[in-house]
Amino acid sequence: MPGISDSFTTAAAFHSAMAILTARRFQRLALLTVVALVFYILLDQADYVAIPMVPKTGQYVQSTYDWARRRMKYPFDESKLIKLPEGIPRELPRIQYDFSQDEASESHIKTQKERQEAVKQAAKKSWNAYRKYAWGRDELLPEKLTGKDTFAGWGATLVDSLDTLWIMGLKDEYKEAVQKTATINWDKTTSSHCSLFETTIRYLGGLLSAYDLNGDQVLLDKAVELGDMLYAGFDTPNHMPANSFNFREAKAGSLRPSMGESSAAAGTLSLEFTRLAQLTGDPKYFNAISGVTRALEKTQDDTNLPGMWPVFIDVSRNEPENPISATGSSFSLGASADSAYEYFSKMYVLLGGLDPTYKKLHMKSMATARKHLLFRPMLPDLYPATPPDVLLSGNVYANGQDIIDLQPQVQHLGCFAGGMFALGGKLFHEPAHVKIGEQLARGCAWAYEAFPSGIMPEVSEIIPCPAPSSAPSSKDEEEEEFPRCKWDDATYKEANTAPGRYPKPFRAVQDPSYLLRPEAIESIFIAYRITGKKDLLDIAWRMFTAVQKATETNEAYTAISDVNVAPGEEQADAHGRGGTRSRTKNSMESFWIAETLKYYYLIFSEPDLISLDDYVFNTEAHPLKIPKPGKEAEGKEGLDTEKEA
Ligand code: DMJ
Repeated sequence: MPGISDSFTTAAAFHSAMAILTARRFQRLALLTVVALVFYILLDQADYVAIPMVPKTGQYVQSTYDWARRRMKYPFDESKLIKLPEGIPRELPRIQYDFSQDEASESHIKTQKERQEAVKQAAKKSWNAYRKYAWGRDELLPEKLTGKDTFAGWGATLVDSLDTLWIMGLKDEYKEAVQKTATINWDKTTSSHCSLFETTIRYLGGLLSAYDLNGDQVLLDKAVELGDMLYAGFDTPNHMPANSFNFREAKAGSLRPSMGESSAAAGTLSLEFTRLAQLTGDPKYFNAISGVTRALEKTQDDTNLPGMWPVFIDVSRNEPENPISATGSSFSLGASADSAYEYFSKMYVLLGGLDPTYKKLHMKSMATARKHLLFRPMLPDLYPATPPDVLLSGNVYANGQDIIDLQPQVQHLGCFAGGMFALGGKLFHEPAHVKIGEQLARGCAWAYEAFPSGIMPEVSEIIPCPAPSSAPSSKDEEEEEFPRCKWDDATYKEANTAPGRYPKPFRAVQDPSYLLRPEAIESIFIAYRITGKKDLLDIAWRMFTAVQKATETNEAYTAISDVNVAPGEEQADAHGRGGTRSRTKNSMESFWIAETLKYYYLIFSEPDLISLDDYVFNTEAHPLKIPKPGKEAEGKEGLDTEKEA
């Protein structure tokens, strides 16, 4: 090997070495200039603010893009900002039944405890499987035992489950989940875009709720990082939210609201953004959602079914005063519309009763739904003694002129309506709504029991009793808003292409699956907390055991494809692959732990655990703390963050 001095023994060698070095220096300089130029252009175009991955406190990892420092392309007019209502929260009517007046027997307490423990074990099993096979991913695939990313890959099940773990007293699991949550980087995703709606209800709602329960600062910090990102969804020419949140477009300020947006996506951001404004004291989040509220208010009386909005609305109009147009003809409390209605009364509660707009929105829409969407099913003669007193909610086609047509389709998603009616009825002193709420809740529970698996399908169609005007009247029936009717075999056969295929009075099942959804138990839970009727506990237990039997796998729980088949009676498929496994859908969405198991757990718990007088649930079952009189409505200081479990 030659020595270093040997390389420079001649001048020629020295000069050629210098020439090479100089050329390299120029190359490096040119490269650096290009990099700096590209960086400058990007920074200028997208207001990009990169921040180093420096843990803030402990294990906290800050996201690598700071959305709070991004300049808005369409800034709100400062002089027209809508602020959180000022003043002391009002004393709201008591929501929960006064359970203290009932003496609970020892056997009742024992049964409740056993049932509560069974639900807790189901949650533990589900969580352990998620932790073992899908840690940090969005969902567990309960059959394949691996993870899948369906909500941008930040860990939907992780964040959605936080408050459930806390409420169930699974402290170690909770602690570990918080540590993992603190490392989420909202700028690192598995997809080019996310749904503003889903990200808000599952992630933001999950973080805010867990923070409300235990006051872990890291959760609020992560919520603020996320809230600032989602806020960019309102940076559109008319300030209506763009549900399809493309990260690149959001950074560049080129998101556009849709001409065919689901009303649920537009109307279901309010609770979470309001709570974020209350907890941070930053009114910008509340201002953003208030624009949607005002637009809904403006169009409420002017649709084909006044009081309600079509399932899909145009939120893209470039008229600042009229940014939405609601001209469609399909109306429903089910898929794509549901939580838009759910949030009105809940917003009234979260704002301490200080904004009457939400009461108006709720009362008008419920009056319309009550008149046109609700119906009593024609029940078979199976119940000679006491036929169940049940209602269901269907869809309506309305052309705005002479047609208002009820389509008696029953969706599992629509089963939340019982809870919504009952809650609003208590809140706004409408006992008839409480009664309707209970009838609707019992309607879905009845539909559960009608099917061989003990679970109702995702979408089905049923024979309704005739509408009140044409119903046969008797003395009793005159009193009844939704008159009962006698079973009529001819009507059943006429309306049914395959009589006997489904339990009476179901005439079709469009989607026979059960996806581990919560809405039916959600309404039974709310009906129980409001009425105190103990038979609802047995109904809930029957529902839980049916769900457990049909959906439990070796290590977790799975959505199933056909509720019309009793568990254990599944046939092998055409290829001889058999039994129960061929009926599963290999899916465990994050709402199984976040919602379904939480509601089952709470109904078997002491009624003051997450009392409806202290918390309001977002649509993903995340309880948010209600500001109380005597405590400040805004800012964190006045909020009670005492531990719940
Ligand atoms: C949840 O994500 C929410 O409850 C949403 O409002 C409707 N669908 C699912 C549960 O079924």
